[in-house]
Amino acid sequence: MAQTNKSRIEAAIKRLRKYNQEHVLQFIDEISPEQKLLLLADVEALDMDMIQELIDQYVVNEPVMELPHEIVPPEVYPAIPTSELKDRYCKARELGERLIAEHKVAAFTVAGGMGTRLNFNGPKGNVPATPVRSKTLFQVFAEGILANQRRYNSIIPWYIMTSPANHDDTVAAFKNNGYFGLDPDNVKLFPQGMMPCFSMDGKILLAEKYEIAKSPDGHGGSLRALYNSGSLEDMARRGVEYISYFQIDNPLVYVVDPLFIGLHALDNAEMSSKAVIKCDPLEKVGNFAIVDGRMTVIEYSDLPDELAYKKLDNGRLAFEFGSIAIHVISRDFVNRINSRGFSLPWHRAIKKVPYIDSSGNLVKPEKTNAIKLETFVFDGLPLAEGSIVFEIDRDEQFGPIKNAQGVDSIESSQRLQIARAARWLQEAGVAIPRNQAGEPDLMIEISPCFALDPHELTHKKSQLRPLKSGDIVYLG
Ligand code: UD2
Repeated sequence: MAQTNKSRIEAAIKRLRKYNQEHVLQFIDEISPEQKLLLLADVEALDMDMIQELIDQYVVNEPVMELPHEIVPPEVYPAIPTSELKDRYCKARELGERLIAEHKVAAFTVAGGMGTRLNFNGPKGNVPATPVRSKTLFQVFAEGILANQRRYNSIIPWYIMTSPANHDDTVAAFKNNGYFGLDPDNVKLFPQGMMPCFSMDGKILLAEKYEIAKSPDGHGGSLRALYNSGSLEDMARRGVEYISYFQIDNPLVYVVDPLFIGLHALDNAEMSSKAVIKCDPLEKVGNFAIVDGRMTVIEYSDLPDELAYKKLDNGRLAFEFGSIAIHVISRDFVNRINSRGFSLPWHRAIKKVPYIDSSGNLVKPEKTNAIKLETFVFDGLPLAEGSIVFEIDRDEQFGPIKNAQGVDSIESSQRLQIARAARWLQEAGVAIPRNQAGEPDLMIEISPCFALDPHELTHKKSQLRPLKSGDIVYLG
């Protein structure tokens, strides 16, 4: 055993030395035998050729974004169909409903992010999100899945990508809450991949004397993690063909949307996206564009101002559609790119990362000191052979919780949740008391299990009572 470890250590030192990273094993003689094993496992998991390439390309040098030859706006399916598109939308909705009913659709949530902006301790899915019952994000999505399973008399398996940092807590959240009413067999949790963190001069950082500092490899890592975790195989066994992808932070998301799934399937697309009209030309969301003939999302920071402000003859912005990170992805597509090997471009983020310095002291930097690398799921779009963009009404489906205060906070999301519930009730014929600003003057929450849309609410009209200012109402 000791001999095996000795040769493993020697091999690791040799490998690291080749890439000028031998400092990673600097404390090997000071740490316990168990810690040695942990560190060796960390080192042996590194693909040093790839890491060296990434250091050269993204860490010590800042990659220059080369402007593509041709950037044109994509065609977008509008939120409200034109008269020519009405039939197609009807067909698409029917097809989407059939696909869900035939067990061909799975839900997929990316929940590996650290949620640092929210100052919340624990997985973001545990954040109390709803205005009346303070249900967590996990519970909201679970209820959405339950309600759709009931509506379509189907099973919608739910795959959730965690990260090593929040995996155990996420599993515990499900176990402690009875899987929120779902069958545990139909909920699959798996951690995403990790990347080492680097100093600005390209050295791998240590989080402990026995551990490399690592960060999640971005939501783009989900395309590989679905494959590596066996989730794609599990989907194939179940006959799932379409993956309804969404982020952990948006309680207004439709966990499955028959119309969107149907439009994607009718067009034989491989990876499709929902889009909103941006609030302003420079809004901090990715921009949909056709780049050299391929569907692409260009990060707001990479879109030159002249393109961000460019207008079409009809006066609309040329690149007016922003990504809200909701996709339908065909299982075959994820399988195909994985089985022939693929890589997504890496994006660098300059961050503050605590590390062990060469004297063995833990340094908690006050200024940014490190580079984290991550991939973005929308960089999978150009690899897809077909891709549609479907415009949605922002107020209806997008109310993310990202920040502790202000824009995209729990408070702003709850305001949007209440406004949506009020709109649905009004459509169902219930008068909404409003304040002087025209906002609903009450707290209201509709569980997905009560109604998934205004149409369903209308059918439950006999259960709805008149509302007055200051009411706190839960429909569940
Ligand atoms: C993302 C999009 C932005 C817009 C917005 C909509 C990027 C770069 N930007 O911004 O264009 O669509 O969302 O809300 O994506 N996650 C993981 N693992 C990781 C990193 C993230 O699972 O390694 C998950 C995270 O848990 C969350 C989602 O991905 O559910 C989004 O991550 P974010 O908060 O970093 O993205 P954001 O809000 O900056």
